Amino acid sequence: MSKLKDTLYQKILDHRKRTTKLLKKSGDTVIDQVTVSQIIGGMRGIKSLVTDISYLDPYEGIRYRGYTLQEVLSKLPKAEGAEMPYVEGLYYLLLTGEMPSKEEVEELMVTFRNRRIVPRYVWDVIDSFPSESHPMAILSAAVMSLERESHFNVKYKQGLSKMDYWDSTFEDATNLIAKMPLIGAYIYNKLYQKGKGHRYPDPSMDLGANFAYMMGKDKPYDDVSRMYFIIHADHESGNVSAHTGHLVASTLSDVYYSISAMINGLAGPLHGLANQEVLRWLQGLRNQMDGKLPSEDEMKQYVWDTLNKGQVIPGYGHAVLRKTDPRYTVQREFCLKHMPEDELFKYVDALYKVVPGILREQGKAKNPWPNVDAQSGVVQWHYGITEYDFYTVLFAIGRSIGVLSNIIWDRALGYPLERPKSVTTDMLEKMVRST
Ligand code: FAM
Repeated sequence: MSKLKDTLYQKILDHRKRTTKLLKKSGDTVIDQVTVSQIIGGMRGIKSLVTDISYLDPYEGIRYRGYTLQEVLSKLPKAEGAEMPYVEGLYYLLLTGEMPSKEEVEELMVTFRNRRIVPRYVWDVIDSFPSESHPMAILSAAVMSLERESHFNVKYKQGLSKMDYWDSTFEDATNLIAKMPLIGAYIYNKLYQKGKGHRYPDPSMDLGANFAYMMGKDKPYDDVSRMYFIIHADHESGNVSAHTGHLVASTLSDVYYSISAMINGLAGPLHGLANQEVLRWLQGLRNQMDGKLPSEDEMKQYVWDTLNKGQVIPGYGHAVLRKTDPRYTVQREFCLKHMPEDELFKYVDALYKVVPGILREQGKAKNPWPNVDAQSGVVQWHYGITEYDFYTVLFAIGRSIGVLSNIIWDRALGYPLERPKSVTTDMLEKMVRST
């Protein structure tokens, strides 16, 4: 087995003892209570899932295996001269909880290199879509079409022990992560480069650098890709994309079914599609201003006009966070260093000064601060990817790393089919009458 798989297997054996002990000794301990507003209001904040891959603190933001984003970006190994670390190293960290050495990352790069060839029929599925199709619909179908390649399915039919589910799930997950950047770049070139410009990956490059190469983008877009995939990888397991992937996989659907479902959940405007909605909204403001940078009052008026139309301000708010998203801050720091004079970055900066105050004044949003999407599209636009419908595909490539890491661990710890209980309105009314 590879060093990663050996290390992962040891971690699984140790962790299984903890989960078994919790179930055996404390299975009846009450962890949380559920209110009527939580049942009707989208299960906000109900402690009902376990993951060790990442944790989201409302005031601190995301931690990957206990590390903040700043710590991850500074501690993971980097390519010579690179500002952002290898994405491969993040996969190692999320799976094992350990920071990999450069050698361990290089071994993983070879692993991905050997698994990234995409079968011809996947290109045929992508090419069969009409050019007006949304890239997220194409990505979901492309991942789904790979389902026939699942090792887990073959082994399961042969009679696989539950204790070994994780092994073939790891193989499927690693195969899919290796293929996602190629599939994403192919979709981009098909939809927006008229099929020209598709480049096969360069065997000497890491995942992030190869994505930039296949997209036809020069430095520092290799670092933009590494940063983007790393900060979007996971946001604990209760957000729609991560939870959907986890839920579908809990039926022992293989990773291709699960990640296709994850992509479908991510494609919602209130979730991953917000990064394109931010650009659409900013372009609306830019057109209204004829390209002139709006004054603070004009900016405020545009925000209020959106709210008064009953629409949300894309890129702001969050179901868990109650402060500025650290993923926004990482991108903002990149922009301050690499594109401080960018016109759209100035719009985003100006919005940061006015939107939180207006959302607080309106009094509805629990979190008036920007999230990851407020900044992400502007970076892509700056480097020439102006087709903002494509932005959530980039989000999905990153998010697949975290969701697949979770699914491997779900199978390793024997998490069962997920099945929360529902009640009727009549029952709720009876319950509240009796309190
Ligand atoms: N603009 C306007 N209204 C907002 C708002 C925003 N940015 N964020 C929340 N609200 C409203 C929300 O619509 C709700 O109004 P109603 O009572 O009329 O339904 C009210 O404030 C309470 O909502 P909340 O409890 O503060 O937020 P939720 O947990 O219900 O929703 C979000 C969280 C992210 C869906 C919400 O903040 C939103 O719609 N934001 C804009 C879309 C966006 O940026 N999504 C991307 C989120 C990002 F983290 C991701 O998943 N990629």
